[in-house]
Amino acid sequence: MNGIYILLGSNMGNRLEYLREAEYALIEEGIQVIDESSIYETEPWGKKDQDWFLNVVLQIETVQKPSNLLKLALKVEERLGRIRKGKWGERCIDIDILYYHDIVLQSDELVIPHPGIPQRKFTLVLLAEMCPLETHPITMQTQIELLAECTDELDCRLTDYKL
Ligand code: PH2
Ligand code: MG
Ligand code: MG
Repeated sequence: MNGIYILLGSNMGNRLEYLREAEYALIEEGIQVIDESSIYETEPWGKKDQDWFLNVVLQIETVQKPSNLLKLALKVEERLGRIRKGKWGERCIDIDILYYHDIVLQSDELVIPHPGIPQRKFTLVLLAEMCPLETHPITMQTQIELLAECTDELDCRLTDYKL
């Protein structure tokens, strides 16, 4: 994996505006956005009785090491008014680190690569669009291979929203 990839998600309020504000806040914190996926409207994964999400993947560059990037992501979530309502519950903004180059890391607060990637079409469809041939540093599969093996059948719809 070449690059740092993060996932933004929102399923409350003005979802598109939350994604835009999150990107803007990350830039203000000194993060450089190199590339962005299309925005997808995605069926809620893990907990059904909530609204559909908007998801986008950003490729970023930063001098921050992974633990500091996580702190920064949490700070931006807080600044945008996120209130945590349990695992997989609805949220106005979620910022997850997916890949940090080939770093493999497991601590109490952070696991990289994000352990949910292989099970989640709402992440893999976006990664397969952006970096189809980059490989997962543990399984060594490309994003396309991971998507082809993924059994998640929840819907991911391409939108023409722009950040
Ligand atoms: N995030 C979750 C749980 N479920 N479903 C979709 N479609 N998109 C998400 O970003 C998402 C989810 C936990 O963070
Ligand atoms: Mg998440
Ligand atoms: Mg999160």
